[in-house]
Amino acid sequence: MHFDAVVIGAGFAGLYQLLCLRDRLGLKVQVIEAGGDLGGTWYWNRYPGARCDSESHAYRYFFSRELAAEWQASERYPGPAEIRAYLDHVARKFDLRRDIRFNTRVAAAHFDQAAGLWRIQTEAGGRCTAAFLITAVGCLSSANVPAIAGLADFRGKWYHTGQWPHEGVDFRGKRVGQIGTGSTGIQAAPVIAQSAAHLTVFQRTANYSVPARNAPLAPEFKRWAREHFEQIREIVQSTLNGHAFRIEQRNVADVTPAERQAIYEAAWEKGGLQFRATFKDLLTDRAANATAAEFLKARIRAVVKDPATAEALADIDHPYAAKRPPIDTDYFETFNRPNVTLVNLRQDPIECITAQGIRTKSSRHPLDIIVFATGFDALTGPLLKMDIRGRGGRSLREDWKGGPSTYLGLQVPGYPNLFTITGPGSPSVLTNMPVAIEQHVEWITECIGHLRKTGMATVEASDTAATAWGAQVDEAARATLLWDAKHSWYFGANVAGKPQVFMPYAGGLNKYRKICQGIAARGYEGFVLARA
Ligand code: N01
Repeated sequence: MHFDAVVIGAGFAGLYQLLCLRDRLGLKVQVIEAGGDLGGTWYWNRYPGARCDSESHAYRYFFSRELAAEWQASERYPGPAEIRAYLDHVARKFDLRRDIRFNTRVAAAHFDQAAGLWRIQTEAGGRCTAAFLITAVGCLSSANVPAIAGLADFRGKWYHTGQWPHEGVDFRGKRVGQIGTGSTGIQAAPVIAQSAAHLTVFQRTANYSVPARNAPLAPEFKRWAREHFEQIREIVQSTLNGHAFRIEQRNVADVTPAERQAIYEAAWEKGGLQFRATFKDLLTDRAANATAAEFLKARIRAVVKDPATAEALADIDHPYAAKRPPIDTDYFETFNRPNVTLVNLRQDPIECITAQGIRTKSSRHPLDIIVFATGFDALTGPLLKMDIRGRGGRSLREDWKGGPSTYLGLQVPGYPNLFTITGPGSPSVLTNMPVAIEQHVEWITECIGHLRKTGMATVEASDTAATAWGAQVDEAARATLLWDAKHSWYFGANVAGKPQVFMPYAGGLNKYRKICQGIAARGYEGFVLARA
């Protein structure tokens, strides 16, 4: 079967890409999705406490006013079921399901240079061809289960949060061990603790967290969000990170210590990622950042009653928000429960997993269930899981051995007509994802439309453009404190053997949007367009 375009993935990115290519350009499109239904990240991440960290009035599509008027989430932060219901609504409204093949995983995609098309093969052996191949595979979809010796011997059950069983897990009466205290672990622990007999949290790196203050949305807020759709869209499309709030233009040094304290307290009360937006220089100036860090550490010490536990939780080794900042519902309060224990792996590292549980250097922790909240092989992982080959059979796995090289995170030199939505080198994970996704999908659609209009068959990033873009990605990260947290997954540090390269573009989605627009306006500068 031949298609004009094959899109891999049916989350926010894949659905909108299908709609744009099929209904706006009139192409014949097939979406191939590994999961049994729509949702992408929200299909797989059903762990206890899972919830979006972006506020619901910003975590959605903005391309259609009509769609926005039809659907409103019920809470400040939507959970997986509500997000899936939203995507289902979108799919019904635009009749998208008929072009999606579920339960089908792409194993390989090879560019056939002679025929000028992509040959795609699924794990089940299915084959098709396409002029354009677009990956909409998500940035955080390749689960990272660390290779801890002895896991195969464990007699209990274990789960990774990103591959959570759809029927749920019953923790009642069980001794549960949770490894990982990133955004996911911080969401999961309070909920697991409510039903488990005992929860032991294994913490390698202590983390900041700000209360999410989730709540049902008041009817007045819903009305306001409906009536202010255009204004909200204007904000998400013009800010650094695609969220529906602006970053304050003051620096920490512009206010007195008392004013600063009041600002942090108000932001703490309000809750959510907006805490990061209280001052312009929080992510660029170490001294400024230290004031936020101290405020947040003081909160941990104030909440957690056991002094040793409080100290381990507040012993944070990186600037605030240099790693992705979590938001929570009663995370630190959870450590005041009698059925919850913290193990500080910095002092007492895991030695192995045994048949009975986890053995650390100084103790044994008998467990019935282990929850791996250990994150993902981010950004490159989902792409490199597939055997992608470009011109002359060159392989993406080989080409990216030393780290990803892309032009704008959208294309890879040597791989004509392959587009990577929110790929490495684009703002992606540093933003409110649906907004970054819309920008990419619309840019790709315009690019393909341009090729069709001008009779061109292929578009391919040049080596020079990709090298220059890589330098810009590096420079943008170095200008921020994100560069200080070398152990973050932004650098790939969480996966053994992964090259240490800062992967997302940290220059801001607003700036990135203008760069992409300029490049297109200058005749796709840095791309080579060719006839068949
Ligand atoms: O993963 P993480 P996550 N032994 O990599 C620890 C998004 N997200 O799933 O920091 C012991 O952040 C690891 O320790 P360390 C969001 O972008 C979004 O929590 O590497 N510990 C860390 O504590 C987020 O950033 C939402 O030292 C080990 C944890 O596991 C991203 O997903 C909600 C270990 C992993 O933290 C990933 O978050 C949730 C080992 N061998 C997540 N290996 C939204 O709301 C790893 N760890 C949209």
